[in-house]
Amino acid sequence: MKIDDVLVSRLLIEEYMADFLDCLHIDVAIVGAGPAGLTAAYYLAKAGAKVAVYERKLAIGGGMWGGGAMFSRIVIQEEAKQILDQFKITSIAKEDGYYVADAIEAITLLAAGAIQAGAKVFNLIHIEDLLLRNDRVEGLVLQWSPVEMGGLHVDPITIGAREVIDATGHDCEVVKKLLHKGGVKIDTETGGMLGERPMWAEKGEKMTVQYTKQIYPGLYVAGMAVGAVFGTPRMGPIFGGMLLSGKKAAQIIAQTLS
Ligand code: 48F
Repeated sequence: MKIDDVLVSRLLIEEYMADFLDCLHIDVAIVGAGPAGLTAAYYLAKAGAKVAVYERKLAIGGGMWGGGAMFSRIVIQEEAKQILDQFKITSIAKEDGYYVADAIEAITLLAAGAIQAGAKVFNLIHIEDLLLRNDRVEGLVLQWSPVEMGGLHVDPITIGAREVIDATGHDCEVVKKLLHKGGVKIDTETGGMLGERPMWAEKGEKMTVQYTKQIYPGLYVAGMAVGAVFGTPRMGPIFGGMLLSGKKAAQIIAQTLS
């Protein structure tokens, strides 16, 4: 077969643009392609929602690649084992209900699962703002990451979403933007972010799942963003809470959409 370089360009631009245009109005926009965001995307897509994930880095995966202290293995507790199985992630049973999985296998299968279920994952897109109308989050403001990194003076563009999930991890960027620019109160004790607490894995894992919810009309938190908003303890390289949190966010939203 002869290779036409220019045809290669046209083919990929056409397909990317078709997906990008198709995602101008979506059911659920997820910010952050870490374990929580990808898990949420999978379950939402399976439930029939039109869902897109925006990731500012070149690579998906957030904080999962490096496992704990660069040992690329993750620990998962009994409660989340069923999610590993759902994605066909190999896990080794250890004592007392702990499982160990390869971090790289885990994140790649989470991403593959989400995409094959129908979610679109857009990398190299930085979410720099949100669309706030009539006391409700109604979409996101997108910028190409290299524009943001280069500090270039280029206006961003906007997409509409019925529901938005902040799955940006410790940074909790979407919620911060809402508070900083929207001047609104969110559904916490103080109406603001309480800030992540020190390490206590058992409590942190349970509370991450417990507090995964809508915090403002149209905006939900999942994964480590929950800790930053609700002041729950951090937990290090045990990842079951991230998966369970993503799944819970998806279940709540799927009910809202139906
Ligand atoms: O940090 P991240 O993996 O969040 P998570 O899914 O999982 C947390 C764990 O990895 C770990 C932990 C578990 O014990 O503590 O930290 O809650 O993934 C968040 C993703 O969001 C992207 C970021 O690059 C990362 O891949 N992100 C952050 N801010 C933005 C963003 C933004 N403004 N726009 C787009 N992507």
